[in-house]
Amino acid sequence: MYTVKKAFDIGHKEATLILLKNQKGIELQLLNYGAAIVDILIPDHEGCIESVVLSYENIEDYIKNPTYFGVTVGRTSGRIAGASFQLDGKLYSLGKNFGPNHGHGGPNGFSFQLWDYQVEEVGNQTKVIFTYLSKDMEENYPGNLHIKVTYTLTEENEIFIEYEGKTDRKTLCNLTNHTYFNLSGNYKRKINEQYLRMEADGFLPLDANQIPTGEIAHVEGTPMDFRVLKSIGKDIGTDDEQMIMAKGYDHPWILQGCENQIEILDKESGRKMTVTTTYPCVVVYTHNYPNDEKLKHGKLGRAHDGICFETQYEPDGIHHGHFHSAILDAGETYYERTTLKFSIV
Ligand code: G6D
Repeated sequence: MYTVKKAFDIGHKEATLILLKNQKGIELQLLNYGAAIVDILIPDHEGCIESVVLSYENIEDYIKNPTYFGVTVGRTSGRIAGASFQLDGKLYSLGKNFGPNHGHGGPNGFSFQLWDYQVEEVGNQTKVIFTYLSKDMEENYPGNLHIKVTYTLTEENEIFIEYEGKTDRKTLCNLTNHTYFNLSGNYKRKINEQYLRMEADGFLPLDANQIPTGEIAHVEGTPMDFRVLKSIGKDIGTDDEQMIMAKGYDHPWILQGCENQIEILDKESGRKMTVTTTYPCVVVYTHNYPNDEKLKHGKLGRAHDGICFETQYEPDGIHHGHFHSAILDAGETYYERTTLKFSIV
């Protein structure tokens, strides 16, 4: 079941909150500004239903949202080196909003746009379908790009996120979701004491501007090794050069093509989230640059109080021939899907 309510005015339009709930009490709260996840409420092993994602106290804070809480990111995710790329010999210059680079689709990327939405109840599933037309040369990207992002809440405590796109001209498209998870419940503990496993043998080292160098490094013997369940805090503070440079985890991992590639577990509450994705890569980010965000439950944003699993193609792939380029051509269909499954252990 679902309800909708006004979130805030944006120009002459209204942003809308869409609140979904399944029979087991799981709640998914969505916002059509940024096609964002505003909250996810999940029971612990005692049935206490609490928030497992970082959310602003004031819904209007999603208008600026420099931390990208919960939003859909696009046209591209992550950084584009030098804020430019070439397609068919033509140079496209992009906004420089991440230092010398372009980041997360630019200052007026999809995270800061009002999307259309519709709700469909299909059997025992509720779907929220967000659509947005990114017009030709919006943020200096070529092509009229029709985007659809569908969130589905099931009775099996899964959230499906489906990304679809079509363009009338060759362009770049690399969509993700930027939700910060913390399974302790209302962020009562940092993520450091939560455990993570990832089916990933390789990660992408970053340069000083946090652009992938192009190397695919093996995780063996590095803080990036989560092939066996490990607490997130175990290696986050080590003097590893990648950890120091990024102030924590802020890196892409190359995922195995299997089910349940990512698992995060909070032993005290018994909450577990398992992620399965069709994307080849995930950027894991541990909220290393907090902005004193005013969060729900009387909290302020602090480093390492949330963790993002930004499933996507390799960032800056257009500049690395051996990465997925994120090029979408006219006549092609962009389709990728990420599943979040919640359970109690
Ligand atoms: C910082 O480097 C990080 C990004 O990965 C993150 O997405 C952003 O903050 C919100 O720029």
